[in-house]
Amino acid sequence: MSNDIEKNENPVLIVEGKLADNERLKAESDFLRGTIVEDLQDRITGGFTADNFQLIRTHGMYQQDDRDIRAERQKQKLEPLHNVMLRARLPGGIITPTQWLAIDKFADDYTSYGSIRLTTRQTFQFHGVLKPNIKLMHQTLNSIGLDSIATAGDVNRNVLCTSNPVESELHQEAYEWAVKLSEHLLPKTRAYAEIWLDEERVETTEVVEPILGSTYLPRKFKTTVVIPPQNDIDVHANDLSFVAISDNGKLIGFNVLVGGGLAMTHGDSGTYPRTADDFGFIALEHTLAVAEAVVTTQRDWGNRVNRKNAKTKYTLDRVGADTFKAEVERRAGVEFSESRPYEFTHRGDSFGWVAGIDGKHHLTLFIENGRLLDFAGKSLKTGVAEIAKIHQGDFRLTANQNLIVAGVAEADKAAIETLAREHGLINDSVSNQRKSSMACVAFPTCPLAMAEAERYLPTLVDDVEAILVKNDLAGESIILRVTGCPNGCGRAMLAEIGLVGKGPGKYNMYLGSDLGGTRVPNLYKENVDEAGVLTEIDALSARWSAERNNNEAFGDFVIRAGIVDEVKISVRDFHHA
Ligand code: SRM
Ligand code: SF4
Repeated sequence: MSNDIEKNENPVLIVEGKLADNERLKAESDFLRGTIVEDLQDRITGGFTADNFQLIRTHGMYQQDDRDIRAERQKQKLEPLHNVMLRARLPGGIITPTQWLAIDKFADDYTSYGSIRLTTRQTFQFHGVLKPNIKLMHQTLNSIGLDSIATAGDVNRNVLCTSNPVESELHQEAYEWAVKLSEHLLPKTRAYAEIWLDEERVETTEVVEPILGSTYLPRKFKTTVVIPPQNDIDVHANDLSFVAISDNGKLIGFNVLVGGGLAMTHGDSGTYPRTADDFGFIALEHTLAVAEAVVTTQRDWGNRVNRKNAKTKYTLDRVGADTFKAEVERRAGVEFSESRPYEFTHRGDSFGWVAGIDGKHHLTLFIENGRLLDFAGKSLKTGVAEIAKIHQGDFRLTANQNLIVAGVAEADKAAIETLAREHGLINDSVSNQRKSSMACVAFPTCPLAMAEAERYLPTLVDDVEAILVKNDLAGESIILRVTGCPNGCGRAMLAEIGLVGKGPGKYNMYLGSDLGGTRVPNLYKENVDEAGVLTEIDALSARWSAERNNNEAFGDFVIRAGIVDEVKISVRDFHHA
């Protein structure tokens, strides 16, 4: 697959112009230290000041306030109730029961929402941690072997890995690569250890950041390891993906995909979601060198003038994928060979028990919106903690915001299932449609939300379930994703129906991704209100029911029926709102 329309003979390798302010603040940050230590002492404000507001992101935190109470506090002339959201680093999404119990306790004792939020990138977030508790939070994580380094900011983020519990040996190998990639591409500055863990600063004459450089990357960077035919981690949302190629269940190398990404800005056609280009196959031993070469090429050629065009996907479109690829080959000292055949057939998690080839059992739990909290009649968070107390294997967070209780011996299955059922973690009446639906966080914590997403999804799905039944589609499902703004955190731009927040109660509707997640959906209607969304889904699903070919998926149907144009090459075919 290539997004090149035609070869660019004179590519602009480096964009000249006034640098974005983030470039100044990274350069002046003393390798991500800033004055965070001083800010922590300042108890007059609950927030971080000046550049530190941005710099704490590279340490895995975002400053937030509860938007539901913002106006009320303003009326009372109070500062917003500042707190931080923390996002942990959890390559491949694996966490042990002991670690789980510690984060469960921290969420109870020190977060204002009392929840653990599983994310679309296989990790967890705490929301609502007040300034006096931030250091304790990092020390708690450190005491259980976790951290939150580089889970936000202009760096390589948490590295994902397909949650494939069945092929245990292949999964183990792929997972180990996810960990190695994460470690290799991490910032090397000791800022995190000094600020949060009280380690002493040691001066060195060595280059501090040999890979990321002193101004880090132009923009966030996302990496995955994926095991086809499952595309649960949605490769096309990522800057760099390693597609596992195996022979007789043994990993032999990777096809390398570069330049995916989903974010766009309403009204700015220079921004768009884009699928990644396939650069070709590499043998295993070249993995780190190729990853480093992709990262450093993007570091050097990425747009540092306009942050809206700074991600790898835009660099590829500006310089041409061939030019970018040749530079990666030069830097890595490796030539890509022809891509090995593979296919992505699905993305959702398979719920319930599966047996692995190693004789262990794995239980995938559906967690709506990834929100682990004790709800009325469903004590989900307590339930996972109770399982952690007896579980001998590990937990795996999926990139669909769900949770796998992995590596369970036959003898322990019944006890774990009983706990899961008692706490509402298994509910046999959850529909296929609900399991195929996902939303980003949005209100009340996300400062960028334009419309509801997580809080809207459950009732939206109730209504869509009823529509499907009415249209003779009971048991069928459509990949339905909602994001509260066009940044795309819920990956609506890889959904069969993607709803992208435009304003309170208003969404742009995009239609037409495929089950494997290899196609970006296209704009169908703008500014649709919640009632309109249901009217449209009713009409579209009625047509799908009546006119579809055998087992034709909804996303394929809307394209074949001419309801939206297929997006073959984003920069050319994607209709911008
Ligand atoms: Fe995201 C910013 C939540 C996955 C694209 N994202 C944010 C922030 C931090 C808002 C902010 O900048 O202040 C959101 C915090 C909300 C909150 O209160 O928790 C936020 N993003 C999330 C999560 C928690 C959504 C979820 O419901 O699970 C996901 C956390 C991932 C993680 O664990 O690392 C999350 N974000 C994504 C994805 C999906 C993915 O990576 O698979 C995307 C689209 C893919 C991509 O990058 O193209 C995504 N988030 C963004 C963007 C747009 C980036 C861009 O290219 O312009 C922003 C805004 C920004 O960076 O300026 C953003
Ligand atoms: Fe917030 Fe927008 Fe991301 Fe949703 S898509 S979490 S509203 S930034």
